[in-house]
Amino acid sequence: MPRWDELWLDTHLATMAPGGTAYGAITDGALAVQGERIAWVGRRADLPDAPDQLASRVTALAGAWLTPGLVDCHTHLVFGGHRAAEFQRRLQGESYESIARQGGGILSTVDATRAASEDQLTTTATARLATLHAEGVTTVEIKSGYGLDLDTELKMLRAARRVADRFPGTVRTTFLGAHAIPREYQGSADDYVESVCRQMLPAVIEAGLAEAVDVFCERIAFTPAQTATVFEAARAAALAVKLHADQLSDSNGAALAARYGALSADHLEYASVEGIQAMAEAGTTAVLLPAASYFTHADRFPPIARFRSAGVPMALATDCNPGSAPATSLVLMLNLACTLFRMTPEEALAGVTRHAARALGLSDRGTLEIGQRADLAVWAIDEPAELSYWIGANPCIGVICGGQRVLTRPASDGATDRPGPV
Ligand code: DI6
Ligand code: FE
Repeated sequence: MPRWDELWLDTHLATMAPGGTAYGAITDGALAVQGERIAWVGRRADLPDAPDQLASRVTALAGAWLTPGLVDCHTHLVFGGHRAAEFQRRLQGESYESIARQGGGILSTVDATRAASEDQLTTTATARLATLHAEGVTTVEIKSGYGLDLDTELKMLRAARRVADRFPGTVRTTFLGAHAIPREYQGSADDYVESVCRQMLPAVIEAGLAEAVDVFCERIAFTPAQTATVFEAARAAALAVKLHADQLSDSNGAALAARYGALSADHLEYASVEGIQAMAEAGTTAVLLPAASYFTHADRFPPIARFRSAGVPMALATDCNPGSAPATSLVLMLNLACTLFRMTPEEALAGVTRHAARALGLSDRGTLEIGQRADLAVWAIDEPAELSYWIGANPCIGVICGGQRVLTRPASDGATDRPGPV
């Protein structure tokens, strides 16, 4: 009687398990799935019996690589409209920050999101997620933050939940009511923060619509004191916190995130040495967003070498949003992280697997180890560094979520002698 539902063979594994070989790699490996979980991982030669004695279904992958399903741990996938006109203004020399100060930027997307129906928001976000999914993404975080009033924040989060219902993977939602100061509250930001804490957050919790709370702490958004007020409210409700920190200036965001035991501090271009040390001590993950640096012509990149030497785990995400990062490719982020930030391909892959799962507080995924969720991506590559090497290709040929095959596709990396779809 076979013990396992499925056994994958003729494959190499980038397990991303810490502490072993580069990428936790196992060449000529095998991986078994039972139900939603990984039941066995190792070298094929170490399988305890003949494959067809061990599993009901045996699939040979013709030398393709298996990695954990990718995790996009920071996105704003739900939004109305786009900002192509603002992009052109920036190309002529205006800065992201000055456009925001003039009432454009995030607030223009707030107008478009308030005007959009829940159906429209659901449809457009579903299409964006499908693009991510075709590149092996099996878990995604989606933030609110383009409503900035109770009804629209709830509408965004309901749209995110509807996107989740149509997605075979996992969606985690984050309440980002403190993303910008809405027009109605210009000049009275503290009153808006009070409404976020007293009115919006309780309603979001009551509706069960968010697992975490995020704030944009920045000189064009919320001060550290206002951020702390929101974090106190989140803490009282036992919700995890995350922070958009130190993107455009050093606002002491990294240290503030650490002080509240944040799951992650994100962006971090201007993070200070003290902030990085505090993150290391608190176990806060750094979420790095190379598309935002690239697309806004950031004048500096996050201090990768400092995170590395302090032992702060580095995750990578698309930040998919209409203003600073209209990016729907997590695989492209691997390339940008290596070329712009000088991360290694191995660090980059850990950034979209093990460390990204950690940035969401999910300990049941992000590595190929026994007992983990069987969320897998299948890649037509010869070695894992190829995932960071190609620019704009998609070598993903299969996606498995919770043990189920949910996607099979041809590779599009321009190479000819690749294995066919799963
Ligand atoms: N930082 C970002 O990268 C996004 N939000 C934030 O606080 C950008 C939001 C936008 O420009 O629409
Ligand atoms: Fe963001």
